[in-house]
Amino acid sequence: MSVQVLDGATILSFVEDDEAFTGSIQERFVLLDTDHNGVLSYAEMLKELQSLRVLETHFGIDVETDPDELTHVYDNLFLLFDHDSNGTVDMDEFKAEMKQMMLAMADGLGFLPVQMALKENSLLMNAVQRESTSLFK
Ligand SMILES: [Ca+2]
Ligand SMILES: [Ca+2]
Repeated sequence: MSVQVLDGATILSFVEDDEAFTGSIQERFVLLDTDHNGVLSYAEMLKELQSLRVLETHFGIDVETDPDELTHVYDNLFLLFDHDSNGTVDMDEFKAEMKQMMLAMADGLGFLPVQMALKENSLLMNAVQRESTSLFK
């Protein structure tokens, strides 16, 4: 974890840089696909879904502590990713939905820079790092 400053533009330029964004998504996907069968099961997605929930708390959404309620939230998040409802999330579904979430987040942030505690190798961290390297080009 480290604290970074980012705003909507940081995320937006990252998502629009298709090479950088696709690369990060693929890296993330391979990491989550622990049985290496090329798709993400609910169990494999759970870790990612939990980290998305952590992000939501930054935007003032109430966190339910009731485990049943949380399971329901994760179920719904998984369904969002699983566009064709076949019970697994493939690379295209994963990328499309992560893109939507990043764009929604960029929208929510707007132009006001905020401080966020980011995990190493998270998508947001990649966005920040991409921006700071491109400053020196
Ligand atoms: Ca898998
Ligand atoms: Ca699917």
